[in-house]
Amino acid sequence: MTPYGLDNASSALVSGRWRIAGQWEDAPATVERFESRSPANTAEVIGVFPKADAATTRRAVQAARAAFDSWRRTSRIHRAECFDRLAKLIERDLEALAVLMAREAGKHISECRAEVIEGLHMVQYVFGCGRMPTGQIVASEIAEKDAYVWRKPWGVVAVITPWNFPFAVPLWMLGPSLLEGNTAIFKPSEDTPAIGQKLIELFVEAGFPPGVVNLLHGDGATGEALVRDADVNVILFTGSYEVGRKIQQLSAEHYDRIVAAEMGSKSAVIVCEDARLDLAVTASLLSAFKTSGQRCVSAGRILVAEKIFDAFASRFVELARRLRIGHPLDPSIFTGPVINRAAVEKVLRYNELAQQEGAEVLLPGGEMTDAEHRQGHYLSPFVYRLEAKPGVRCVREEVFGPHVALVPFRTLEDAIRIYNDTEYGLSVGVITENYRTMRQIREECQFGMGYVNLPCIGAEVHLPFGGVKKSGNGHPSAAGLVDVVTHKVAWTVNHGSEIRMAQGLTIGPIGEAP
Ligand code: UN1
Repeated sequence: MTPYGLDNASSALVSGRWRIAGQWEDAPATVERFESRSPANTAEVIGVFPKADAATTRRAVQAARAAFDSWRRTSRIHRAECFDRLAKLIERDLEALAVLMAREAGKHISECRAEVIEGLHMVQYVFGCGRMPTGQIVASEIAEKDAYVWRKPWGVVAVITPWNFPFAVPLWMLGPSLLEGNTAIFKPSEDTPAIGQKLIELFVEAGFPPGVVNLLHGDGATGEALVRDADVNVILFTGSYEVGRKIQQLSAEHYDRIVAAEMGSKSAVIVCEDARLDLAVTASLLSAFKTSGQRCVSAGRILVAEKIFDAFASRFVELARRLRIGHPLDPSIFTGPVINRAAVEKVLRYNELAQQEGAEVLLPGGEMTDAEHRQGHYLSPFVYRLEAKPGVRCVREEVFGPHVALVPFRTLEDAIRIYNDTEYGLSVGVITENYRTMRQIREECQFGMGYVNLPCIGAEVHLPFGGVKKSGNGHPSAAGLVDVVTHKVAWTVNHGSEIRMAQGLTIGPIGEAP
């Protein structure tokens, strides 16, 4: 037995393979490899994976293209039934999937179980959609005409996903895409290729036909080759603003390219004067430190009414100091490490920057170098007070780690102004008992997901998931993607024996003398 009760099977080294046109491919020895290592213990190698070059990427796109016609002609209900089989396999493997994810992504085991369930919910949703209406019947000016809004799949979809939700987010994208009759190429994050590969093994076992879902491993270069390929109709991306922007720039070269990009955030919880203090503190701790602050919706800012600031801050800091940070497979911890060395360095840079920008440090978190933590990328929470003022970077830019600003505000208008004063707009939580306040937050704050008396994390799959400004380009993920991966066509049928035109358009003389 290895630590935390892992048996040898669950800690066996994963051998990375591509899945193209219904075949598992072991890449030739000449192909460059990369390792996936556990962020909790960098000596632990999860697997070794081949980097797909441009020629391999091209083959995967061609395989998806070749499978498209027969998949789109398959009954929608039969396509949906593949997801019913997939749901059963995910239920069967829930624990093994969660353990692999905890080892590879460093997320706490209970968060990993919740994420597998979140992915399962998407699969169940998609299965259920199989028998739901897909278009619309609309009226026509002409009594004999029937008019419909019909939906068609775009074709080939590339799914490029982050490490922080390595199971649920790919399913948010693959689910609606495949249900609607598209075929796909999936490139998981280079930080979590093993869990990505495991997901595709389940798709294969569920009986999705060859070429319908293809798998490539690699980093930004593989992603770029996919984006540059003119045969890819849709790019579904979740990740940083910088990468999302580049995808949109490259995609402008393709006349029929759709990009749904879900990017960064500087989400916030707004704690109003009338808030229930315990609820406010719990919501804020979950928002800031679940997943060690590495959800795209994590709160980098807690805006607190000045009158209750001290009471809130002392309770928040006291509990943040006591959060147990440790190995993701230890059930008694609150959260695990951050994903890699670059993440540690980025958070430390922002901790430093906050101090340069005038922060009053309330909890001086940083790298954890004691015997329990030094094998991994562990950071303790960094909490500071900072008045809102123009141009301060640490309260505007995304940090993606356990780094949170407590910002006092005087009036609700101030809170709204401070909340909106960032280039992002993904998620907001408001803690209040006042229905007028709730409504004002909903109407005046810029966001995609709003939460009242809740953390600003914890979306569910049957809602659209996405943001505004730098956070997203207007095509939400999860259930919202059903619309993105299809194009709507108008379909009009005349049941009369003569032609009658809308708008009073006359037929006019056609060739014959009056
Ligand atoms: C993400 O962080 O990319 O809303 C997704 C949540 C989760 C999904 C987060 N359901 O916190």
